[in-house]
Amino acid sequence: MAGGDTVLRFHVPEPEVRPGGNPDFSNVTIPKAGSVPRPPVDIDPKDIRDLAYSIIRVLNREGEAVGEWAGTLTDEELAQGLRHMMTLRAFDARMLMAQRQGKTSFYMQHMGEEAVSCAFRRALAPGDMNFPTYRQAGLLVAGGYPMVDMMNQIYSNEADPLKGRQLPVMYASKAHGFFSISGNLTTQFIQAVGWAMASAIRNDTRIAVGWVGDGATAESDFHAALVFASTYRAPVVLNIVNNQWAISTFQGIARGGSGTFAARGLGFGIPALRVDGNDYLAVHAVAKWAVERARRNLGPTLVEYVTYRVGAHSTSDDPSAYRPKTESDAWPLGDPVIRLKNHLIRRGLWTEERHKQAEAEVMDTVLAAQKEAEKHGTLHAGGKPSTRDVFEGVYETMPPHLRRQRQQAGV
Ligand SMILES: Cc1ncc(C[n+]2csc(CCOP(=O)(O)OP(=O)(O)O)c2C)c(N)n1
Ligand SMILES: [Mg+2]
Repeated sequence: MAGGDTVLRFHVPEPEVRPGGNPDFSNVTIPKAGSVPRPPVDIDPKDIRDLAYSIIRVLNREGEAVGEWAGTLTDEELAQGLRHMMTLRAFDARMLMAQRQGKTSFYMQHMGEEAVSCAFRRALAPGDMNFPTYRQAGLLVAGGYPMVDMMNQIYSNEADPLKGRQLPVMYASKAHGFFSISGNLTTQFIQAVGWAMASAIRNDTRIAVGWVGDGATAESDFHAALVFASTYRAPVVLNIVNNQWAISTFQGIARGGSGTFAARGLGFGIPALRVDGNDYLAVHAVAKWAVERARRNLGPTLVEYVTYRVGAHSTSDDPSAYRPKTESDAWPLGDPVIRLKNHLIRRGLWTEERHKQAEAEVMDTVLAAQKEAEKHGTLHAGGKPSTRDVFEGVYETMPPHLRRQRQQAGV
């Protein structure tokens, strides 16, 4: 045998537990709420390297907002934020059921991650552009996009704004700063950087936001995006939603030896922050910080949201095959809706009774929208997009061979 005496061993990271075992998050170090200082937005990235390994938290266990990151939202905005998260949760519940009833082929829910997209949206201005994944519908809910249009898209019915061309939940709305979702993971990350570079080249004022999951950071596009963002100081916020799982693959595979996902930004000289993704106040405060950096020409920021995917990956997934059933209950950062609710109750702005009432109101709104959407059809019943739509919207002037095909189809 050539080489040294040591036998080489192939390393494959393993999750702490498997189905049947006891959930164990003792490896997740959680700093005290309020303990991480808030640096000025123009700080030298090398002076805040430790923020890539900590977790910025505002809400403590008692439901108080503490520390330098607290205070970015008014009481009214907090109450709205709670309603947005409750709306997204109710929307998810109904659409999940609609999928089980055969009204759509596919659905992906946000359970446990509602704060990330709902709170982030509040830090943006009209004209800014998100390049989201399929798990950021809170950007639309908190941005006031009509829920009926989301449902029409999910049902691929005659009123589907995307005319049946996209997988259910892959919404798109230029007016609402929500770029078309790509099923090919991470392609949107480099698109976000490119869009931001174009905005800077044109001396515009609008910024871009790239979104990626923990698993999808393993794609080459993630790394290419960081190179361009770093070199050209693109006005972009680069968001990694670490919900611990990439379908059945635990986050340790994509993270490799870097310690945290945020730490990937350090080698590029990009300020990198980790934040409690289940803390609506912390998410908003960090979003505001990163958005201000982009807006002031200070360049990109990389943010890792530490959260947990409570639900299945999608309606095609069964998590009991790869993780203990009680793992979501053991997640140490709690539930984003309950945490914001408790904060508002503690401040005297909310009560359990009003919460129950709000739950019923939110569900009524979702049910009314669903009734309206179903008038336009569902997957196997009612109105469908026109066959004519297949031919529209690709070429400015339709080439002769497509015109011929359209005639043959008789539309
Ligand atoms: C390039 C590419 N590879 C694989 C897939 C299949 N796929 C879809 S979602 C997914 C997991 C993504 O996990 P993560 O990035 O953590 O996002 P999450 O679903 O947890 O929000 C995979 C592997 C894909 N759509 N595109
Ligand atoms: Mg994930």
